[in-house]
Amino acid sequence: MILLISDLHLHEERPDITGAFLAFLQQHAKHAQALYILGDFFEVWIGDDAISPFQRSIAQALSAVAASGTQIYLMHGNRDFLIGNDFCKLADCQLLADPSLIKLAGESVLLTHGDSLCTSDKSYIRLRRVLRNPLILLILRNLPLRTRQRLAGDLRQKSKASTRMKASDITDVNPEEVARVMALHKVRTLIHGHTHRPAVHDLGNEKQRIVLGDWDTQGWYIEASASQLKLLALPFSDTTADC
Ligand code: LP5
Repeated sequence: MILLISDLHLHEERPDITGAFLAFLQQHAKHAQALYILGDFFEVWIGDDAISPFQRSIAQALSAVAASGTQIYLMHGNRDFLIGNDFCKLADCQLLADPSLIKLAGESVLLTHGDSLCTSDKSYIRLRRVLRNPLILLILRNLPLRTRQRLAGDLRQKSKASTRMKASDITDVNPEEVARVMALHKVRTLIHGHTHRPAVHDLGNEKQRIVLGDWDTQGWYIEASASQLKLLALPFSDTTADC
């Protein structure tokens, strides 16, 4: 069995989500062949050199699950694209390129965080192009910690203000981009997060788009067996503190 999750936005101010995630690791992930985390695992990540005791404890929890035999793969999201090799070493996980093709339930499936599919959100796509430019990334990683903290805070404020003004269809994936990317990679199934709109969309012609939900009042995960993919909700009441 393979599990996929996305958009936990882990943060020390949300111990309910952290508790549910730690319980999910014990009750589900520990028994899986692999766990795929499709981005925005942390609320914000400003660099591996700024790792907090809270973030370190999450890395240790992942590493303990990896030690029990589960392969852990981590994809960047728009909040934590500065996660690097130091965190991955601590957590014993592997960074996964966005997008990535993997075999699930007997077929090739395309995994992506999902933000790059939101091509109607022009100002975000412009911002993304800047922030993911390799030269800008190099500069960002080398800025003093204080500067990165301030920039990240400013960016969050601007993003919150800007997102409030955007129509719902602007912040969702663009159907033409979805069709383009699926055709390019020759897949019938696309899995992503980012939009916080969990659903299984039947796209016709035996194609589907599965959207993982964010973890807030409940969690979401996909369970992939040898023959099927299931999108499942995880009520936080189910995640008892046995971890
Ligand atoms: O995150 P979410 O879901 O609320 O909103 C996203 C888009 N916003 C973002 C920005 C993130 O929230 C903040 C990322 C913090 C990263 C920290 C690491 C970086 C450290 C160093 C900092 C430089 O991704 C939002 C989308 C929404 O998803 C739905 O898809 O709409 O996009 C925006 O709101 C962007 C605005 O449209 C444009 C804002 C322009 C800000 C210009 C500031 C330029 C600063 C450049 C610094 C190099």
